[in-house]
Amino acid sequence: ESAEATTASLRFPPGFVWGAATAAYQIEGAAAEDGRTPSIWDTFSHTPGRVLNGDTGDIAADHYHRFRDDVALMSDLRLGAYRFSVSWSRVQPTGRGPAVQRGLDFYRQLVDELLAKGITPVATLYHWDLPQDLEDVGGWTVRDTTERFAEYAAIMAGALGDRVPFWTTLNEPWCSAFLGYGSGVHAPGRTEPDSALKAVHHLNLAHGKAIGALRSVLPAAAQTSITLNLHQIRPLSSSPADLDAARRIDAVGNRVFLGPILSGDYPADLLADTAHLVDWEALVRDGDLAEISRPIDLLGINYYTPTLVSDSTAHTGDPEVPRNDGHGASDHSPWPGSEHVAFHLPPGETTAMRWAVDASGLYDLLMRVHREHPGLPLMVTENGAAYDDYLSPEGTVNDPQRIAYLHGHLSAVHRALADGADVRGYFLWSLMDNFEWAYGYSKRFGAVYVDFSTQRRIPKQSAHWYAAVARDNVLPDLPEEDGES
Ligand code: PNW
Repeated sequence: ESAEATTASLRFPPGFVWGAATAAYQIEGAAAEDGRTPSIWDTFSHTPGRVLNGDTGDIAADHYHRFRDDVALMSDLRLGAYRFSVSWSRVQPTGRGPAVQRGLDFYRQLVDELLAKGITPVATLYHWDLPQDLEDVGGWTVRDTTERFAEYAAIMAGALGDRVPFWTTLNEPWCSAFLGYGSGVHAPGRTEPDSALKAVHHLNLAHGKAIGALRSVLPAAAQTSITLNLHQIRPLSSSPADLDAARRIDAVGNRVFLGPILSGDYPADLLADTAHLVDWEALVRDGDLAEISRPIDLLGINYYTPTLVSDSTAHTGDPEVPRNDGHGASDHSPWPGSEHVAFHLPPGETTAMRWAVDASGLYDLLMRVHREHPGLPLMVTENGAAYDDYLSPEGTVNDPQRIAYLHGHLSAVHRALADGADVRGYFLWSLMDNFEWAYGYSKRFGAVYVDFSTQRRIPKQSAHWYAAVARDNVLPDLPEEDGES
């Protein structure tokens, strides 16, 4: 067991935000209602072979029709905040032009319901569901999409700016660029290293332009951010080759965003490692970096598992170290320019995703960003775990492993706070079981169990546990495991 799992009761700072997160395509359903048109995830999930079991988000958790019940559930769980995303094609079906009122109304009603229950809404503009019409003219590989995104941001800020205090431009642009256009395991399913790098720059630029648009529309008190899935990279050994593998993955996994967004520059080593794949001189135009580095109020960090790497020429065939990059099966790398890096499954416990459980990775990550960007407020915008949950004959869902996972990671957050990191809040991924992208409904990340045949919601044991943490603002000792039951 990690040291983090055995610490005594820990109090969090007053005002620490306790939340849960979801994303539009993963929960809403109602894919063709009230004027919504397909996003790249509708197209992708309806393409045979792309998503496990042929699952789609057509119905998902039917949140579009059940949002009032779901907000009541959040209130029962004492959530202080709820992080949701907006389905772009519900609001702007072609990704351009005037907004659809019914689409805006849905989000306004959701936000009003949250506010009525005292739950702070945290809106993410883009959680991977690009309008298909925009993909048809190039998607994130073309510059025009950045203009479209800024316009959409302005529409949403105009519609909800008076009632949503926290705004996030993009969720995990690494996934959009490298899983979407590199390895192809996410929508739009393209496998073109040069396109993935173009997508990266256009996502960064879209973020910057959207921050500009948000700032010109939102009240001064509103806070803006981006959420990154930063990789806590661990080299397999301290050999120069493995350290260089770690450097490369840090460049194309982390600094490709942290550099331009927080420091106004792409890292020189990244540009060198990928110079044979894309013409950065042509891609990055004058003024882009100033736009990308517009000030943000918060940085959102999503963390699930560390990333263990080695130089693949040094350790090929080492039977002691199973291969696993956690990014799904593909013959194409999501790490352009770093093809000679091997990914390994760290030893020890794993979740149903086959992701290693290592809470110290979250601590290390928070401390790294704190060290490199002192004074930048941080928010853990996603953390959680999938396990093989099932409904017992008594009608309960007992998930001690998830409680242990959350306990360990919240202890890590507490330790980072004690060591000076300015962490403002924590959002559990996810409020409820949902469409887990390429894994369909086979992976359950929820604090609330969803029976997808009846749409019944059943809070898991971990949801009750988390509600008590949120209520008390204290992380209690880990409950004794009650053995076999
Ligand atoms: C995040 N990876 O996805 C997303 O923000 C959520 O929508 C998702 O449900 C959750 O984490 C669990 O997967 C990720 O391969 C998907 O590195 C893949 C990766 C990282 C995050």
